[in-house]
Amino acid sequence: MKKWIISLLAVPILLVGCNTNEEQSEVDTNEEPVDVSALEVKVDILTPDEVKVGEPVELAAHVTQNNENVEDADSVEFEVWESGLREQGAMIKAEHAGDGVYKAEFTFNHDGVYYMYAHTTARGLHVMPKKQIVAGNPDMSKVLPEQDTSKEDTEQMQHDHSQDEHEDSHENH
Ligand SMILES: [Cu+2]
Repeated sequence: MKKWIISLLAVPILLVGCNTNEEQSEVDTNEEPVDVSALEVKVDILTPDEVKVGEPVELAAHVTQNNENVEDADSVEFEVWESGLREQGAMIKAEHAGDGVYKAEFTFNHDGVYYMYAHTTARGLHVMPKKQIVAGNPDMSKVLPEQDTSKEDTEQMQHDHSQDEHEDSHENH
């Protein structure tokens, strides 16, 4: 008789215990949502929109993740080319200068409209913002257009086909 009473009492206690565990695990999940945006690597090109001709210009990019400086980027490379002449462009490796800022020097040897990519590999991601830079006072009527759309699409496909291929193409430089 006593055993029977104890087992009856034990059932609701077990149920309560089970419910409590479930509630706790739900709370834990809510407290630690997977924040995908926190994993995003952001790259801000710090080089100004307009630069001087014939003297070293600092190319710089600030790399952050979840608003914190990324000081261990695997590689940051600046690709610089004159508008419409990407095949003749240059690829310059940047060095970490502290606080998540990666720098390199480049001399624009004549007036023109240029573009730069900051090819950045960090935390398992590849990010490559693009920026237009005007060096000196180019005659805008003589500036070549920056690729027609169809060509750009092809290049983008080749360039971004996959991260692995992209890595390979970088290593070839
Ligand atoms: Cu890239």
